[in-house]
Amino acid sequence: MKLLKTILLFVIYLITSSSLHAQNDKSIVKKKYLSPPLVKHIYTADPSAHLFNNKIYIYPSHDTATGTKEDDDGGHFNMMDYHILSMDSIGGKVTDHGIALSLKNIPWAGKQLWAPDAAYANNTYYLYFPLKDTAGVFKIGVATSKKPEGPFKAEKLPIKGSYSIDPTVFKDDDGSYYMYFGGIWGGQLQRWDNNEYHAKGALKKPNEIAIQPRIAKMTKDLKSFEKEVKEIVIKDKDGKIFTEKDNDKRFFEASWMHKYNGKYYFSYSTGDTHNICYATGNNPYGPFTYQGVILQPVEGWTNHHSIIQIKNKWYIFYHDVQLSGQTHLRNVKVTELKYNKDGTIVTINAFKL
Ligand code: FUB
Repeated sequence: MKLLKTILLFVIYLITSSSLHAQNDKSIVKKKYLSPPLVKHIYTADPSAHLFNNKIYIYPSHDTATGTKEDDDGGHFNMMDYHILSMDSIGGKVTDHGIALSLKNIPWAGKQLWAPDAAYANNTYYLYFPLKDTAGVFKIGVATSKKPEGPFKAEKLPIKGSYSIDPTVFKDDDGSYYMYFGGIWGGQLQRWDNNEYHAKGALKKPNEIAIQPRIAKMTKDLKSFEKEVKEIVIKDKDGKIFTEKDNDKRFFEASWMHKYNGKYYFSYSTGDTHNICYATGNNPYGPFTYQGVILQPVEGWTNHHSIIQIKNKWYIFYHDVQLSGQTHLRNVKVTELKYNKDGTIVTINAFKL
């Protein structure tokens, strides 16, 4: 009887201790994602969402396993074309409209079609895309179509005066269009000072003022910059401009602009610290005051988003690497975004707690 009791106690110990270990070992606990991938048949990233003709269109990067070796400048993000996705409503069936623009059809192409955006005006749809030219320098191109899903025809040359990556085009209430752009590190923004190119331009040191995103007002045909490119200043609530060591808050890449209750919300990725943050201002040029984190780090190194209103709700489109587990093979997702009464945004955790 005593032996039986000892064996029973030993078995109970084994069961409880192994389940405790399982709870403590993060690699065993299965992550529960907040949202599912929108499509699974191709890899997609950097989703720029728009409502055109009462339909949701998503303009993502098309991640592809080209076998390019991973390097520190993102050479493994070697994308060759764009596919546009659409759906009638959030949660509805997603349509992949096939190839909308290919590298081989862009006259000035070198390589790497990175995060695109789109706009509609003049009875035309515009697709904006960052791409390295034949000299390996990132510039921003534009292509047009009569249909939101393309196919798009690229202009012969990149937009004059454009550089770096991650363009997003914002229409203000007065009908003016602005392009926000830039990305440091692999996105080469550190090579541009006063709109001049310096091939050896280095990243900032910890105590130096952080590199700032860029803005340019667009011409009426949405194919060029009307005015020279300007820097946008992002400050903390005490008016201090972020330095490089504030890298959990300073700009890295992935600009997006939206307006809420008359205020301008500039959101961006902090890159090496993986947050999507936002800063607000009273006009498109800023300055913008840092407000907080919108989306905490997702699975994968990059974090890139867009924010739109659909009926009376707001949504954030983003990506992670749920399908592949590999940095450069991502999948786009969407979840609702909520505001507090004071206009601040409720921080989103990409995992269910
Ligand atoms: O998709 C390539 C690059 O990764 C984008 O341009 C960045 O924003 C990051 O998501």
